[in-house]
Amino acid sequence: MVSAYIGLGSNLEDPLNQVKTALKELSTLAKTELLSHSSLYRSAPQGPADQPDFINAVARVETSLDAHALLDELQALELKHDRVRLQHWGPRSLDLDLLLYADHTIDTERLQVPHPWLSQRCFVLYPLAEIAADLMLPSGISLASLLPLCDATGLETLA
Ligand code: ROI
Repeated sequence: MVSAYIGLGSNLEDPLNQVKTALKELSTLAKTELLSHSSLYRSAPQGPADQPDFINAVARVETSLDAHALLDELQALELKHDRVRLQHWGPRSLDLDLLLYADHTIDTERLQVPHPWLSQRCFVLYPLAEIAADLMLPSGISLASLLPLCDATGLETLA
């Protein structure tokens, strides 16, 4: 079993509900246990600004699926949510990103782990730090050292 972290994001079609439902669904994945998840966050859109705010969260799972099989499961869940993505870096109904898979570095056509934008995305780093404060990335960089480098403007924890 390995530990993996999944980023959740939505800014379309009742985003709060999309993320809450997706968290429940993560706990039903084959060969996978949902260990914990962060609070839900509201975040200003990164990328094109003319789109609604996002709801974001990060979940930690333990899984015996390999990384690509886990990706298959995540993509199936996105489809179940009728994933709508209107444009690249535009609004979407549900995004499930495999952020980290143990301490593996993966670079295939379908999958890059750690997630390529992980270290620049406050809406991922803060929720991740909430559930894994002492995390080290495969590069040897600590999560804690990245937090002060990102701009947390517009990031808000929801009660
Ligand atoms: N911005 C925020 N705040 N949250 C996201 O989940 C998110 N996802 C994306 C882009 C469009 C890059 N911006 C985002 O894919």
